[in-house]
Amino acid sequence: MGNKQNIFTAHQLDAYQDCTFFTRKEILRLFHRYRDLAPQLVPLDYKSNPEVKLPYELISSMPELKDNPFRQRIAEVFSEDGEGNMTLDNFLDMFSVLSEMAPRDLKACYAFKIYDFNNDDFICKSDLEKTLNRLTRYELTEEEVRLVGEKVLDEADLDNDGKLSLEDFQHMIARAPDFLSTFHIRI
Ligand SMILES: [Ca+2]
Ligand SMILES: [Ca+2]
Repeated sequence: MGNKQNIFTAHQLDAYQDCTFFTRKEILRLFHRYRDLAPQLVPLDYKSNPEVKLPYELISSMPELKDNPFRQRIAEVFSEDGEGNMTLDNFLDMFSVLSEMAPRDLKACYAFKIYDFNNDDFICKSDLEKTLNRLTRYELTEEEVRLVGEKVLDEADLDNDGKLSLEDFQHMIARAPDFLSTFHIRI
């Protein structure tokens, strides 16, 4: 196979392949999609690891994300700065975990982080209500969300501390896979 690309070193491409579920071809395709968001900011030479970050507004405008009710949380969780602004590495990680090739357990870990709105490593009642509002695209009343939230907590909170740990959450999604439905993206 010819090696025509001049964007990355062979070593960089190998590393991207090791750290994602993508082939070289897919990595290059995603690089160009990243670059197309802001050609003036993203150089065509990444061999010296340029310090480039694209703003959240550009990332969230992508067709894969723009209708996802969790787009802001997704971008925050995968961005190094926690604010949704993304380096190429962050961008590839995000699409790798969201892709169909990523195993369910890995998706579940990230779904947990995404639903943990205040980043305290637990999904509490308020995190859960925010999550349910988005999962149902704000179609439930406040009262309905409260009731569903209580029911979910009641069933999933195995150690009865009033909030969901990652372990509680993993048990829960084994029975309610809908909680992962917004994290499958065809790229
Ligand atoms: Ca939390
Ligand atoms: Ca718990």
